[in-house]
Amino acid sequence: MVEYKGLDGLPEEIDPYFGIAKLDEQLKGIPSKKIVLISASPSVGNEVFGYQIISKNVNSNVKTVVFLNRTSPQSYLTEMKEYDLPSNNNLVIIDAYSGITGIKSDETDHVRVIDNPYDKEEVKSKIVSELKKGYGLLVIDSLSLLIDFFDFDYVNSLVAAIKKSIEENDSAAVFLFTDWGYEKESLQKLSSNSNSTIEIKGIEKRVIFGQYFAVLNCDWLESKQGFSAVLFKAMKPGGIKVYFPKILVTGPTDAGKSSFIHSASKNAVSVDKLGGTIALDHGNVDFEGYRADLFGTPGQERFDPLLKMLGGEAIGVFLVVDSTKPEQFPRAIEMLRKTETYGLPVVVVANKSDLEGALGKEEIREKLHLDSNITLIQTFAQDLSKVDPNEPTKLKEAGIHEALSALFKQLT
Ligand SMILES: Nc1nc2c(ncn2[C@@H]2O[C@H](COP(=O)(O)OP(=O)(O)O)[C@@H](O)[C@H]2O)c(=O)[nH]1
Ligand SMILES: [Mg+2]
Repeated sequence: MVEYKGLDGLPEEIDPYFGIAKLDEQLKGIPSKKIVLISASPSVGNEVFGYQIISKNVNSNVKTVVFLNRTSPQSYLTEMKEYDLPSNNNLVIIDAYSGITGIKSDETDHVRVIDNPYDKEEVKSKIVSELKKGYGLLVIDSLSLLIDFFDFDYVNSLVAAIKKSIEENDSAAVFLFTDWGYEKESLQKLSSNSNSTIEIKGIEKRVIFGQYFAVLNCDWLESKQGFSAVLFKAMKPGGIKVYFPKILVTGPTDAGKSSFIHSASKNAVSVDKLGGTIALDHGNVDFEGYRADLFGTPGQERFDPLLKMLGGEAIGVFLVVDSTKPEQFPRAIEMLRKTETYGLPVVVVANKSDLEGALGKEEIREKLHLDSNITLIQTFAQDLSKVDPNEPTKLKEAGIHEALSALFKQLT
């Protein structure tokens, strides 16, 4: 499992966490005594949000209990593993599924069995009595199934009982909910009983070509307001990643665009044309819960139409310059202006700062006429002795991470 720390690192004192980029950064985790409703439209799944929240917490030593009526405890744990979101002994599962299927399930240290999942009282009392044993977090997967089983009135009374119980026991709760088209009034009641509602939706046009989440409200934020939609991908393995579909890496010839893309991505590919002098690079970045697709543009003048085409759909830009070649800066300035006309956030990467004659940060800022609000990050080859004049080279990780972090913050 990749340890997720967020773009600025997560403060120690926030647990439970979401374990999901952007949510932890903006909401600062899930404070105790709070209920989060994760409400998905039927076309997109919300279960991976549950896996990720559980995995993050049990692996940070937060005791977690999940009420499960959607699938068996075994399949649940297997699925978590398939997403590379493993569980451990800090998780207890209240099994309300086996009783539906008629398959007899045995109590273990980590599984509590609800014998008759159709029994409203048993369901309620099992959850409430389990919470008394002391948990940081309760997850219900799924609340909408409970509504379908019983009715909204019962589920509202259950939510009230849970609310009381988590307040007494200093835990927090996350409800996974799919909106199958319930009555507005009932939904509003449910939402008003929660402290924050996160909506998950698909961008649909006959097929789903994207998924996003948005925080509709959050009563522990000063503004009480949520934030607008963030694209995400549910990756197997990997889990929920905030997703930036297209980030451009541009800059003059030989500045280090290919090196940047190859160093920042896992599976970068270069499409070489005309003997390698002109190449299109592509790579997937996986960084602190974020996932981005980087596209490199050739630096040559005559490829401006291509830049225009790629730039049209891009949402952010890395402009790579060679710190030793101020003679290329006019070209870089021109590229900077172009990104401005598209209104794109840009981070300037001053590469080759390891070489003799490399200009310093301030000098480069000045020569590029950079506005004070534009971030400039220095990068350099990891190992100067391995630099091949004909091949991209590996750049030092710290600089790459600084650059990614600076742009990602502007993009969300
Ligand atoms: N010394 C040094 N060489 C670098 C650095 N970055 C790239 N290079 C070299 O510079 C050349 C051009 O790099 P490349 O990434 O292909 O530039 P691109 O044309 O912008 O894609 C290659 O030979 C790289 O090995 C760096 O930070 N330091
Ligand atoms: Mg290149």
